[in-house]
Amino acid sequence: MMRGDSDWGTITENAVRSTAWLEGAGLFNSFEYKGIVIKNRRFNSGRAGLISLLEEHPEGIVIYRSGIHAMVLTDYTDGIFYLADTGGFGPAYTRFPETQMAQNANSGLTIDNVDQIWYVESPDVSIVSNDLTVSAGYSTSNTEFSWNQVENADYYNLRIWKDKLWEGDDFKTEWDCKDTKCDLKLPSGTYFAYVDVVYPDDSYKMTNVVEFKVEDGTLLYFEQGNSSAETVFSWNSVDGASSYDLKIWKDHKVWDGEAYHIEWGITGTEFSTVLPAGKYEAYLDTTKNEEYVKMSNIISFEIKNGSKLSVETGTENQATSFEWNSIPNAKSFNLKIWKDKLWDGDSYFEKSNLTELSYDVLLPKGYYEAYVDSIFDDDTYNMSNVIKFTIEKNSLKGDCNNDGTISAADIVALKKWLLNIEGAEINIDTADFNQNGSVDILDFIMLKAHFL
Ligand SMILES: [Ca+2]
Ligand SMILES: [Ca+2]
Repeated sequence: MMRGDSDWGTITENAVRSTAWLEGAGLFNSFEYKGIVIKNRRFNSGRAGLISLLEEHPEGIVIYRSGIHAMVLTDYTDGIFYLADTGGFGPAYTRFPETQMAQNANSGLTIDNVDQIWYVESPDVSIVSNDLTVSAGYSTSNTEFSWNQVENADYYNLRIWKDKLWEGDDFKTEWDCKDTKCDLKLPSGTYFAYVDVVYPDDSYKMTNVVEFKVEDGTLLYFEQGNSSAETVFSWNSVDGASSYDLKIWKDHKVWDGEAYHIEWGITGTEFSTVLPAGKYEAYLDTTKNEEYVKMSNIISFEIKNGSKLSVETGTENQATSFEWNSIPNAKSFNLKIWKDKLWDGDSYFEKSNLTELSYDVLLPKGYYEAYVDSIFDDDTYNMSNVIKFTIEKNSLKGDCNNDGTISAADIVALKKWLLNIEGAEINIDTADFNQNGSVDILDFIMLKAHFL
């Protein structure tokens, strides 16, 4: 494990026993197993000595009172020694504080009467004094890692495990960092991280291990609007969130001066507003468990000037009128109309290079979506708001030529069509005078009688 062994799980008490243990006597003074060399020496340096030994040996050491009992000293944390006792006394096999030593060993070994120790002589896994610090982000933002420069170090490997340290594969390792900091975006979860400080001769030492938690964050998106249309902000719902505050800055970075707009206490996951032309930054604060946390990513976006398009809906036989306003630096306009959904397939109708601020067009019955692009002097362009409208069918029975009135021209048009004269066109719906589903000579007779 310490040397990056992938099969460290096989290094068990039973596996090591024949190499390390003499039945009836105890641990050998010195032994080697899978390249790990264990040594024994006398010890009389008391608590202070054990603290400095643990700094040199973060892997732990075995402490022993001759003729009495041995335990594994695992660490010294917040002024307390922690141990494990494989002898099976008390809460054996788990890490426990020194205050439980007596009940555990039942044998008289104390921190103060240690007279021998066993420790790993090689490989050297000393912790180096380049404290790794981690500023945990959210799943939507960076988690920041930084550590101190170490003298003579060649480079650093930032090693990150998810859920459990050294169990399975590492979650991520940033190899060969020359810098002493690193920003990473991590999914939500519990992590352990440390840095391997690598020296020119390829030997390495590890830093302290930091445990940290990355929580779910909010991911803020927006749909580009323009000065005449709504800009739509939306985000994912966060577990346990009670409300969201959307904070928008104009012409500045976030937190630079006053916010342009703050929408407090949004309970849904969407907000729409019309913003004037300009550059913006925005983010979302989430209120969770009555605590206020900055959680979302920051988005940067630009709102461009766009014309405001309006429509006066006609019918099949009456033109539909579009109107828009001029905007600064616009030299012409392109009107674009889609049947059904915008951008779904080809447009139904387009009229480019319009210099007027209105346009009329006759459209067949159906549902439409349309906008106008303003073309600027430098040939860039920006779209208007999108309008959605429905053209109703012509309901005037007998209006075969679709001009909105019943006249002799309708009788002529129907006659030509019935005679199959080339180029003859009629509105099939309105020409079906008796509404029986087909256009024939009977409709012609009825229309003629009706007109006369
Ligand atoms: Ca007509
Ligand atoms: Ca008919």
